[in-house]
Amino acid sequence: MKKFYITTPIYYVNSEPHIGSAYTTIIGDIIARYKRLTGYDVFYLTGTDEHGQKILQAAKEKGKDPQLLCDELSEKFKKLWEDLNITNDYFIRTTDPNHMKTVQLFVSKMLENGDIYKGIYKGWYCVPCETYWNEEEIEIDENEKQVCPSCGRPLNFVEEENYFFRLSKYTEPLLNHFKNNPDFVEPEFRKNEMLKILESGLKDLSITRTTFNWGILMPNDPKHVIYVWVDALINYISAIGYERDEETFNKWWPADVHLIGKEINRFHSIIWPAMLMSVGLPLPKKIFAHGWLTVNGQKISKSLGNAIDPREFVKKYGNDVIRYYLTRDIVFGKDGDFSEENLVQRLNSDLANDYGNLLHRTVAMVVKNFDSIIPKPEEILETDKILIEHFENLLNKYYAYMDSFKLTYALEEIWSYIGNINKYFDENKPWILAKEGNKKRLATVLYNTLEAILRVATLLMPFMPDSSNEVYKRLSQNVKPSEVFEKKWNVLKSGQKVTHGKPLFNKIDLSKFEKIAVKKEKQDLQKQNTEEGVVLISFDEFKKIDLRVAEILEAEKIKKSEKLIKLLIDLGELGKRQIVAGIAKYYNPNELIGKKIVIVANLKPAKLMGVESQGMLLAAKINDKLTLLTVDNDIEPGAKIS
Ligand code: ME8
Repeated sequence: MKKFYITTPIYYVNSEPHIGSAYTTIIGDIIARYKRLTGYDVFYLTGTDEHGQKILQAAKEKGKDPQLLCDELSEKFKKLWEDLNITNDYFIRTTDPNHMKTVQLFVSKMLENGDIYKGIYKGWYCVPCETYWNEEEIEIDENEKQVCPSCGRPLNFVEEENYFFRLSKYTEPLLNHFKNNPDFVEPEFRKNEMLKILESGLKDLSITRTTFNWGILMPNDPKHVIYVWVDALINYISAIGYERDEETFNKWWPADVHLIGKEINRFHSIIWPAMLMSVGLPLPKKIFAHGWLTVNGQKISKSLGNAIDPREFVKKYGNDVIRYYLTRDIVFGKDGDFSEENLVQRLNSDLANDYGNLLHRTVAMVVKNFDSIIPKPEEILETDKILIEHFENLLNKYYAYMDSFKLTYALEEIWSYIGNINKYFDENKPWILAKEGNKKRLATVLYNTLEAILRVATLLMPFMPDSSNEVYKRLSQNVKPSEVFEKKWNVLKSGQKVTHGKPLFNKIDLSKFEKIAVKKEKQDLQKQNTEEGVVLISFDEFKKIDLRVAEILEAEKIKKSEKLIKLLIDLGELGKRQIVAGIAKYYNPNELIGKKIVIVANLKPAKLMGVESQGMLLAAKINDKLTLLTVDNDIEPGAKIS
């Protein structure tokens, strides 16, 4: 039997699952179901990532024992996957003793190969991303703080004795692998990002820490805990019995696809393959790095209160609607925005109108004209043949798109076919055939429409299992879905009773529509205000800030920095000054000259990328937009702002 091994990232248990983690797991489930439907033996793996500083910090903040926190939160992930009808074959936790032993064994092999050595690590570390960054990679924010180039949060400086993995040694072998396996990383533009990193040469990677102990101990030196990413990546082989159960391991490894979000591509496409090369294991066949979801245009974040709880959506709209919306509206592979309005739009128009209503009106006519029994088709006309041909075309495209994970395109094609069925139904005017008493033709039209619906429900089985099963039930069909793919037209059994139940999808009345996300956002913001406290300052404190109008005289980009621009400004009575501002992404130096801006004139001088800044300009920022504060009317430089 053909086999298929697919994985999701294992999620950090520092907080509850949100729509982002649900997104990858739902997509993984759709692919796993599709593969099963087309005759594969599938192993679908997901789980939780439970070690490291990030989890330890979360436990400390909550005043909880880390293991207890992991137990509670991993249960929540498990429960959510059950609620979302996820068909994972196993759920791995990195605190499982088997996994912990496997990690030590794997690292021992790397040690034996001479791929690990001791050295001093000096550099930056992002706890939320659990990532090391070099001096050249870090960014400086508007407050002159060193921040993570990936998530924008403050970095910690780390200097300690660590063990290092000779990652640099694998630059060439990895480049060769990428060259010989052009589909190794997808989409293509994500592969190119990885190639760029490889082409600039890899640096060795620190793989242990000594300043905390929430992790797996280094087998040869238990003062060190193994870097959480090394621990986490090994889950993909420990879950299938690496060095424990040879038969199972050999059956499933190498994985057919690691499904991940784009922000962790480097770990999966570079570090993990190098680790596997080090111990002599084959590499996964594919890494697919999908895009990121925003919510109403904003990055998903707990502190913004927009970390949508998928359970609320499932409760309100049902599982299938969420699954459909996420794959149809957000082009798989690209970034996309989760918006409840768009979801409702898709629900009302695609699901309730195009699909649900088609079933509803066809079944109603069978009930009325054939005593609820599916009639036998009679002579086939040209218009019937076209409907059948269109399905054959659809099936070919469906396979091609599904096999290359172009899930959104597959749905688009299915909906275009649903359009064809509706057109077929309307053009053949079964209500007139009924009125004229043309039972033979009526039987054929209704039969073909139901056959087409059954086929559509089958193609939709991976995406929307509940409603697809419901279609099978309402038409009393017990054919195996996989057979529908193999058999020619006329799979539908005549003589079976149809049930004219409730609409397949409930339309939302837009005039009464209330959003979940907005309500939640407000609640969370209120909570945040009372829990964390809004910082109120007195007028005296405000008065301490010397805000002034300044005219920009000169502006130039700071070499080696993507963000910083050096400005010479005129502050009138306070003279001329140099300030450095993180605005290079938003303004060209030339367009700044002559602008009257607002600056904080009494900020302590500081150095940014080695250049002194004697003040700070003010700018308004939202998402990816930034604009400088300027003055409404012309006024001399140095004017005080109060
Ligand atoms: O990175 N949009 O765990 P994590 C789309 N433990 N997908 C999103 C998303 C969003 N806004 N937010 C999260 C880790 N995801 C590590 C992984 S694997 C060996 C270790 C999804 O809890 C997406 O798949 O931060 C992303 O890669 C993953 O959740 C990150 O989950």
